[in-house]
Amino acid sequence: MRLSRCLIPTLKETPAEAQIASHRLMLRAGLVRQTAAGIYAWLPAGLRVLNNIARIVREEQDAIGAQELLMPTIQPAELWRESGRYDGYGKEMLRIRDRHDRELLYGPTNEEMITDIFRQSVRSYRELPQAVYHIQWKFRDEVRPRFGVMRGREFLMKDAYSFDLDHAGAVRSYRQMMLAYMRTFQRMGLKAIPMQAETGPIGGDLSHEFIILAPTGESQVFYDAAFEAIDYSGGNFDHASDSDLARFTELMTTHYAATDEKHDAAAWQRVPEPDRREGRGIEVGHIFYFGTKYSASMGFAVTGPDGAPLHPEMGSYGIGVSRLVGGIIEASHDAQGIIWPDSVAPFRAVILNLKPGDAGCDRLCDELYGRLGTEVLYDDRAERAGVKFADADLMGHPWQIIVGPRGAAAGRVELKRRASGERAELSVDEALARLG
Ligand code: 5CA
Repeated sequence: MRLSRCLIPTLKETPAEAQIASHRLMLRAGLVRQTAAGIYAWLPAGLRVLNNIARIVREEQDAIGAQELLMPTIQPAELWRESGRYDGYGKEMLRIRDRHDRELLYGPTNEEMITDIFRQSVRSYRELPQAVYHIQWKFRDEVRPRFGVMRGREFLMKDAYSFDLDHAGAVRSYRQMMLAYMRTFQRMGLKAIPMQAETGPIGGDLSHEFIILAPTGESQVFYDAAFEAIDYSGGNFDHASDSDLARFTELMTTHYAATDEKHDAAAWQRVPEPDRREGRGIEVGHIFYFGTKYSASMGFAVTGPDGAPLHPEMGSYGIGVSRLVGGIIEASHDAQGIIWPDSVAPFRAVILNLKPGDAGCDRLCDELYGRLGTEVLYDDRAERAGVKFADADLMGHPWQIIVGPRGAAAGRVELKRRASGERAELSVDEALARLG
């Protein structure tokens, strides 16, 4: 895309309302604009990042056999009365009445709705196990929405739900999901650590939070650096193999990891000192096993192998898709701006035309833009070179292809890697080969 025709409103000044780096940078790089407290419009570059994150989440959910569906944002209050959560949820739930005075709500999560869908359609043990997920907007009327998209009121979540016939099956689904989560976060360049958690209003007796380190995180966390060295890819762990899942679970549970609520000072002392990682943490995902809590309260049963009714064992699994945009920036930025990992960057590269109107620069930039296609951004604005350099660093494109009049005359460009700052002067073909 040509930057002169893009809605990417970068800001030179730091917006006063933003308290943390990711919020500041998301506003300054023109990714989002707030429309009401805790509610954001995603501008073109921000949406590209959000979609890239959603794509990785989707690929890893599909890879473990979860099926994508899409449930609505608006739900009938009736369903939540059945599970007993309607009154308990309190002021965080946005309650709505339609013109017929029917009670509705903007969904904060979907356990009730998916249980209702399954109870209408699934009758026999032969149809299970199954897992489904969707990527959909949620609303929670947080008292104090803050830190931009990190704690919004409207936010994008991936929520998945598993249905199994027995405890052993449900635990297997839980472990597969945990593996899918580690892969998902690893592909985004994040070191997310699973930590045992309280189950809160979702209920159940087994739960993990996935936490990344960031100075503005909400809880203090402690973990063994051994987690960071593990290769979670399909080459190391096959999600369909029980022995691989057992080996994976062993690794996830033997290394030390805890939030301050569950911190055990004596166990922490046993972690070798150089491997101790400690800091503030942001929760980017949360998974729950809660057995028959919803299937029993909402009367969902299948006919079991012996003909008797059986309440399926369930789990639910959330990832904060919009929160991840902020989380990745917290983990990957410097004083100049964002440093996007290649896998989620809004544009693979930016072409910086340092002298628009110079025939050589224009010709070379047009050639590059033609060969690279719309996955790159072409800064064709009539701006000073300094402004273009600053904006490119702020926006955080993984590669910058810098075209100035002297180089252009010789058919050469400068290629800069944002993360390392490394620069090389290359021919057009060499530069394109580096970009891969
Ligand atoms: N039903 C379960 C699992 S699907 C559930 O709702 N879990 S949750 O409450 O932990 O939310 C899942 C993830 O959504 C969290 O880990 C977090 O990353 C994200 N999230 C939760 N609240 C917010 C919020 N206010 N703003 C942005 N992201 C949020």
